[in-house]
Amino acid sequence: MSSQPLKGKVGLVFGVANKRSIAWGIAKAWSDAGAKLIFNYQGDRLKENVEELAATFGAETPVAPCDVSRDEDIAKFFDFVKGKAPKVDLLLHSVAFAPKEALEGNFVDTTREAFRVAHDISAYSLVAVSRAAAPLMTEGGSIVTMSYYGAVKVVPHYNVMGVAKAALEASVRYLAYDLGPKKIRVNAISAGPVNTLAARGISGFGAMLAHYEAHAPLKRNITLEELGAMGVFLAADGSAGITGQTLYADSGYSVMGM
Ligand code: NAD
Ligand code: 0WE
Repeated sequence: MSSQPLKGKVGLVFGVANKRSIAWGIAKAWSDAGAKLIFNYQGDRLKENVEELAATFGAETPVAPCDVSRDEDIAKFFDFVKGKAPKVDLLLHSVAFAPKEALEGNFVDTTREAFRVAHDISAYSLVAVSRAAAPLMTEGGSIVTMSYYGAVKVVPHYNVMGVAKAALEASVRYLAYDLGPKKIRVNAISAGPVNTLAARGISGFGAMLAHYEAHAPLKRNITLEELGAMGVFLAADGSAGITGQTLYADSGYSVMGM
């Protein structure tokens, strides 16, 4: 394979908060592979962070606001994209949120509002951005989202996020079916735990990293570089026959029965 498998490709990146973000790990790998990127940021709080990181790929790297829970933000973001690129090839969706209290107590206590918010931001948003991106993917494309094993097995305290990830993984399959005829592929990477902003707020997260080191077949945790390489694989022609799938990058943890 060429050293720049994504040369000439344009990618949209949703979900960079800082340099530890999974989205940033994959964006760096996409850029190294030759892709031109356009970034969103969630709100004013993250604007400077994302602008600064994006500028490491050149001062002209486009960056625009988009809160994925707002249809008008999504419409404006894609209008911005149309002004910057003649077509889009790649889309990374690396966004999730549930109200903090929903990740603390018991799942049975999940409120209607916490359930709604978790599903809106963590699952529906993939559908919304895929629908907006598809007409711009005039030469086909690859859409990649991030999931977690809590979608298929009970991980204590992951709670409503697990249910939202199950909806996300099912959405990947239905989107793959709808967009397949346009040569647009849709896949999820189910990552083992990574020490990011979204993870650091979770009590016991350090113990979870240690548990993977002790019990995963590879006896270590996954790195951002490995997730980047997986992101390049799913974006490039080497994965041309793969769509609708959830691929595990978890040091093998999910194959263990005990
Ligand atoms: P992160 O905090 O760096 O990224 C989460 C991103 O979601 C942030 O950039 C945040 O701005 C964005 N976001 C939240 N609500 C949003 C909204 N309304 N509109 C737009 N953006 C919004 O954390 P991360 O760990 O890199 O998370 C990225 C993805 O990876 C998530 O889908 C997460 O579930 C998934 N994931 C994380 C881990 C882990 O252990 N860190 C493991 C598996 C999967
Ligand atoms: O998807 C995630 C975390 C996503 C997330 C994180 C937060 C923290 C701050 C969603 N919403 C919020 N809301 C906040 O207020 N992961 C895969 C990381 C994660 O989170 C866990 C985990 C793992 C792993 C929570 C409980 C148990 C395990």
